[in-house]
Amino acid sequence: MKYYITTPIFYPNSSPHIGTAYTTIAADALARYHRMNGDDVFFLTGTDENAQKIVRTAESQHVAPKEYVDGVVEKFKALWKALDISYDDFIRTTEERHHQVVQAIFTRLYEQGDIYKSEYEGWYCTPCETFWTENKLVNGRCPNPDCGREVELLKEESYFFRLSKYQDKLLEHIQRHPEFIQPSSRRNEMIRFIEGGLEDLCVSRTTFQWGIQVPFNPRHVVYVWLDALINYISALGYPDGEKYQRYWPANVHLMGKDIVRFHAVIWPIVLLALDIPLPQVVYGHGWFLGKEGGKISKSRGNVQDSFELIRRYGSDAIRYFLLREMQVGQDGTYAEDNLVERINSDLANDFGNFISRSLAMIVKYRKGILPDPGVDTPLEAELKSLSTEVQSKVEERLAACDPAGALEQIWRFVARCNKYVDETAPWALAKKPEEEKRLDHVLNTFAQCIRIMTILSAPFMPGVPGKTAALLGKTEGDFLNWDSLKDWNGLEPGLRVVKGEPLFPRVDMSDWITQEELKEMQEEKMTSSAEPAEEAVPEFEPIKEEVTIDEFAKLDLRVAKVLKAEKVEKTDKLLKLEIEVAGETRTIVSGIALHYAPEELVGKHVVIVANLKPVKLRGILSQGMIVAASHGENLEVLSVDAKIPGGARVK
Ligand code: ME8
Repeated sequence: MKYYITTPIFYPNSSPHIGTAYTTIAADALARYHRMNGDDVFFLTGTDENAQKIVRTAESQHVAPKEYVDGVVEKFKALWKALDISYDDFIRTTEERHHQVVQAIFTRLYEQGDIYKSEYEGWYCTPCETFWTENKLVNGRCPNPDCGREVELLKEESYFFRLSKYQDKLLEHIQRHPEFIQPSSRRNEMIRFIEGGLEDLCVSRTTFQWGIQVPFNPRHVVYVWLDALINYISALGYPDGEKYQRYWPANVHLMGKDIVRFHAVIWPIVLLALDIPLPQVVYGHGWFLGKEGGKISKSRGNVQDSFELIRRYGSDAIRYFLLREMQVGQDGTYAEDNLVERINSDLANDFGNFISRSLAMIVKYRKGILPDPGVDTPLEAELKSLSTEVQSKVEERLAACDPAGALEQIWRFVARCNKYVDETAPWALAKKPEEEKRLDHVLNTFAQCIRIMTILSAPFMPGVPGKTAALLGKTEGDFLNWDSLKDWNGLEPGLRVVKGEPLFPRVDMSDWITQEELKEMQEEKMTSSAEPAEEAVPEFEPIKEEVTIDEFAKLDLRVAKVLKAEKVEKTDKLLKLEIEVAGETRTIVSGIALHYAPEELVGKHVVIVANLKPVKLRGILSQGMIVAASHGENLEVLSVDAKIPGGARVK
């Protein structure tokens, strides 16, 4: 069976965060599960680059839009790599393959009369990239409850798409396919919305040039949402591509609830107008909210550096936490202390501890050689039937796009395994020679349980199979076949097992954050308001007193090549860099860790003050200073092209 799953394509107007990552992690878990099932999977993600807000952000940073998005796209790709996201394709809407398809579709819709030219007069919310009529505004501002920002009055010649013409056809489709919009709360919302009457949609803009030109009227660029939705087929090479034939219609479009309306109304109408089959499921999950209750988003300033979180806790733990916390039809809460709690209880105590304990006993009582299985008692019979039951419930939950429900089921099995250890008390059996066969059977059962737990959790925590395989004398690939869950005795007696390091060591937040910083965090939490950070315009520092050219010449600024970079332990803000300047290797400690992941800096040719008196920071001698520009929340280190070698003077 083929399985085509998509995430939204994200706006690269800021770095991705934990909220953005949730959808991609959930889609990844579903894709991995289907691959394990032997399905022909295509998993698509990408970036939505032709938005007006991209132009605004790029302008504010004085770079060309393309250059700007290229940089952010690299961060998206780096984050997906760090989170083990197994996408099959990454589409960027600035790519030619996408432009061609959007232009062809726009022309066809125009030629068949579904798009017509008129005049738009109304409001536009750039952060949401959405048109609003006057009567929808709330106190003259964007009516999106998560936005509420200022809107702009637009009056321009525009092309319009006849949504109204397809309203009844769409409603009929939704009624006939109850699975089309999920969960059901979103479906009801959408039905009410459509029944309220659809207005024709403005689908072109003339006040800026960034985007895809309307081919027969290049003064216009295509409205970013129409452009973006088409990615789901342009990436497959619509209309003639082999992938399009093979994978369309999508099995699942996964997204947050904020954008279900675009996917459940505009997108199906485009497809109806083109006479293309509709996707099977449009699934809108809830949002991750911060502890203070607001949606996690860059504009609220409540996001944490995802690379730093992965460094602290590992990709599997973060994936587990996010997937487990988002219950169907509800919002989830993200807070680092909850993450730590889950790691310690579910992963370290329940999952990891069962593995370490049981392997330690095989090592202790049977010198690490997996003994033969024996005769089942009701305890083993119960474990086996629970394993079968959990497997089918996990399948059912995943078919309903509910990873949290699936994990809950898996943890029923994990809990039962832990209880089994206490019930069988192998330490007592080991003292009685007549129980030798019974102990063999119990120890064998332990190992089989580890195997089952590993396979069940592999879609969610892809790092686990490789790790347990190393402990059990198997290979990762041995644990990536869903169907093999049916064989209880998947591990053959005689295997050599080792105890190894704990899979999920317990963590303590104070390993990374000093008491002072913890206190600061709590104070910040208490005083921070939910005001969008984007809108606070920072003031410039006054320009300093004059210096003579001779005074300036005392500063020795040099280009330095970054050889190595790592976080300074127990701080959030400091990076320790090893740099090469004029043939010499030096160490510099720099307070830029909140803005750069260490790996982003390696290889960069940065500018340093080379003759600054060395100082000790956190016990490390810092021999110089990295030069950086900062404004408000943004900070960027000054760097030059790699043509200029470390050691070159900057004057
Ligand atoms: O809307 N909790 O892009 P976008 C959960 N380009 N999910 C979250 C989240 C949070 N706090 N914050 C973001 C766009 N998301 C368009 C999409 S598709 C043809 C075009 C996730 O960068 C969630 O999936 O604003 C949400 O729908 C998406 O990011 C919005 O991403």
